[in-house]
Amino acid sequence: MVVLAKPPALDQISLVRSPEPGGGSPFLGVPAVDLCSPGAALAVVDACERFGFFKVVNHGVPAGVADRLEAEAVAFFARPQAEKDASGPADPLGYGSKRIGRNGDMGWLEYLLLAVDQGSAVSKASPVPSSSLRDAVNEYVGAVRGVAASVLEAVAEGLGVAPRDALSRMVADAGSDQVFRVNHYPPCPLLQRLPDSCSVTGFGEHTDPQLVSVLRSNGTAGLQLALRDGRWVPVPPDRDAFVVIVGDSLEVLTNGRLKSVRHRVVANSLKPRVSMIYFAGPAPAQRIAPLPELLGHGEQGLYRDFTWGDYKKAAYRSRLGDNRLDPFRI
Ligand code: GA4
Repeated sequence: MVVLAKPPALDQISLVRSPEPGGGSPFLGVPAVDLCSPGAALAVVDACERFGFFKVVNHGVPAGVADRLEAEAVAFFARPQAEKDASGPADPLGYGSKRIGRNGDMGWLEYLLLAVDQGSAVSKASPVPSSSLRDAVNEYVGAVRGVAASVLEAVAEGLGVAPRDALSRMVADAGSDQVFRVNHYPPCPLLQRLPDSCSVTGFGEHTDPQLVSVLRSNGTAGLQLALRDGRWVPVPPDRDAFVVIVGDSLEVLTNGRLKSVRHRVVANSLKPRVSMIYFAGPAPAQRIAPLPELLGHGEQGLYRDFTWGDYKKAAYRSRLGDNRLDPFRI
């Protein structure tokens, strides 16, 4: 038996087997949707049904808005550890390093997790390291939540749900639970000491609890998504596009017609990866139940009744890789 000795710095971080089929060739099949094009609604629903993810191109968010926030984030993560620690430890908001959530999940990353309020501004409860970073987050989130709203409107339209804002208003409502995170995956040179078939976990596999997540990364690879057949595929980085990821709540709201997608990030041996993700969640009291239009005559919902508040509480008791919807299935 071959026992892999992990370098001490990676002691508590699990290794991931690299995707095999295709010999590491990039997955070219990420569907791209222009939300302004005719037929966008059907294209969004098709991508969400088949994959649970797609990328939005021609989205209208000026490149400068994302670039400015990325530069602010890079500057923050380059600060001395003690200064970064002053905004942490993440519980769950604030600066975190390696620890994800409360139940022992670890990854090769550091991050800032912030709550966003109604006016798309970082909430007072979130420790933000500087006013320039706060301004950049506010500007970015203000733009990107528009992308999330358009995606949710397209989903409603494509599924024939009226009114068109039936889903988008859940995340625009007063008190909606919007979260923003910026992740920094430092290069992991220790990776070079591991066999090619192994990677180091940056962010372990999981589904997102919200309705949708909107992700933008720098030019470094690392994001992988699980196809419906269980195969993991790398998503080539694209600084100019947003990747939209279907979350657990949208799965329930559509009675399983759209399914949340498992995804993970693996570390890169040479280049830092920076990703910025906006999570569109509803208000705590929002009931998460299949939309009546999506239930056929006499058809039952697949999940027992719960609110976003119930779900979030359960999520924070879970491990990252758990299937958080299982306990809610009838
Ligand atoms: C996954 C999606 C978002 O990043 C997040 C994560 C949250 C956290 O990092 O605090 C959780 C994770 C995420 C789901 C299960 C729990 C909670 C870490 C964890 C182990 C901010 C979210 O909303 O849920």
